[in-house]
Amino acid sequence: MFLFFTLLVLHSALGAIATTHRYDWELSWVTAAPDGFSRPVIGVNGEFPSPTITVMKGDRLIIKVHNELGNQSTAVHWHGIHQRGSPEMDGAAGVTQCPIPTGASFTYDFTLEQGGTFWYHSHYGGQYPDGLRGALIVKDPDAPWAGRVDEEITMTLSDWYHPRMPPLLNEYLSPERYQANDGHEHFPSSALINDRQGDRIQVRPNKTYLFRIINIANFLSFTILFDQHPFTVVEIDGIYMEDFHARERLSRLAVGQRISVLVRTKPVASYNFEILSFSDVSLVSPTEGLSWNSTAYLTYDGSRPTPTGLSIADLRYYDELELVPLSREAPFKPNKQIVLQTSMEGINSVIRGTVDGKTYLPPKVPSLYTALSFDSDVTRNPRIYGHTNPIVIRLGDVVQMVINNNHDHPHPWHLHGHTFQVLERPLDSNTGPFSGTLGPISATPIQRDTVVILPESYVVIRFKADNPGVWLLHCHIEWHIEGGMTATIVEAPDELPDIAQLHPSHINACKQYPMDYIGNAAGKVDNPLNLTGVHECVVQGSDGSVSYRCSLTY
Ligand SMILES: [Cu+2]
Repeated sequence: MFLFFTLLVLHSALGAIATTHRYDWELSWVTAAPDGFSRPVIGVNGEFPSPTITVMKGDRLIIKVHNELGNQSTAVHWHGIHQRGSPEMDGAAGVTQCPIPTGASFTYDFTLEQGGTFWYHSHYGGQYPDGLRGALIVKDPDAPWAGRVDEEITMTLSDWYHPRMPPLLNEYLSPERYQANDGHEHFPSSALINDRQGDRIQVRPNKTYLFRIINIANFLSFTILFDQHPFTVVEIDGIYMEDFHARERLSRLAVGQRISVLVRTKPVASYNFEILSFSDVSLVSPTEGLSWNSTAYLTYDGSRPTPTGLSIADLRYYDELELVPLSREAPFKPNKQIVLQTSMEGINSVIRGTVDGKTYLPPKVPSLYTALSFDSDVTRNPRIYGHTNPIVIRLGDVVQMVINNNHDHPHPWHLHGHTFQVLERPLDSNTGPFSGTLGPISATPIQRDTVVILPESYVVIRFKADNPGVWLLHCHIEWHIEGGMTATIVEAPDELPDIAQLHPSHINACKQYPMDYIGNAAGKVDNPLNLTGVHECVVQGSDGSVSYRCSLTY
């Protein structure tokens, strides 16, 4: 089943013709072997990899998702899209919607107001590494590369696992694993570029290409190298940058991050060249010494052999904070500071991610729906959101947020609904937490939506609370989000009822799941401060069994 309609409507705000793109997506299990090993993966309309969505800035996207997986619920998040005015379309299960149970449908409907490189992925139950993730490209005639580029190429980087996620997650979040190795993440089976190995990317000589590079992995960060083709960075995470010539220095992307680069091809088509994506172990686990690589080819001439043997002797990176956003926006002036202590630690003999010592536990009512259930004197009270690590901010707040990483591993933190300025992020591990005083900062700090915090170090970010919604703030490593390394930003609860809507297909998903769509985190309506029955980390089943997989128990 595949339906596609395109409607032309007049988009008065932009004064230009905007297009409405309608897709019907049927999700089901299909078989694929992206690295040669055949396994079940989630397909969209029977196909793997998931489709790349390409739209124009100002266009409207209406995607009706039909869950035909048979054994799993789902939800689809649009990573980097701010969902301004449509916070109920953010796609985070348990936050902005109920999970879509198998057999049910759910309609996402929103307008793309940002240009740039984005992606979409399942935001339910550690599911996207099983295949439900793809590129979302929003073209923009006003992009800084307009008129300078002959062709665009989208390139996804990923790790890949042979087993499916649910049994791996069960094991990861088990007391046995915590006892055996302190709850170590499972390592991937391989690495992929464009969901395959050895992808031959056809290029023509003497042209300028825009490569949109997206890390859609579960766990790994990647360093990317174009052999003998220097590149110019022009975009990071949907934010246009002034041309940045990386020269001999390398670029790395953690899970969730994107860069767009200009690559000029050689004047003549005499050879083909390697594109190497290799796992950046320093961003995963500095002590393991393990590595996963994937190669693609800049293919000038398909009749010529593909080269081999590219390696990198000198791991020199540029600092992302050297870049300058095209907007040249000055540092925001904060009126509010939030300091978070984040880590991973054993709770009830299971490895859990923590924010201020507390692990995220999903509520019985999606947090956005809780924010719509009561008057604002109640919805301003973080208590009603239960164990979601809620942080309530008011419309117009300018927030300086300090995230201290007290764990001995790096973590890529992602904020929904916003890009944020990165004021300070030490390049060294083990700096200890933020001292409280900023060092020299850029007069035009970069903005992005996912930032790596090095082991035992910190980041200082700023953002404006100008987008009412309920937005997750979490480590993007899928193991860690399932382990509860998550906080919930409840932004502008006073204004939310005028902005967020409960659509019929959204209520339907709740009814079919079933999950309450009115009430506090414990599903209580009469007394919102009564949290009796809210999900706790140890869940006692009716048969007397004890479950530690509370993060999967919506
Ligand atoms: Cu993490």
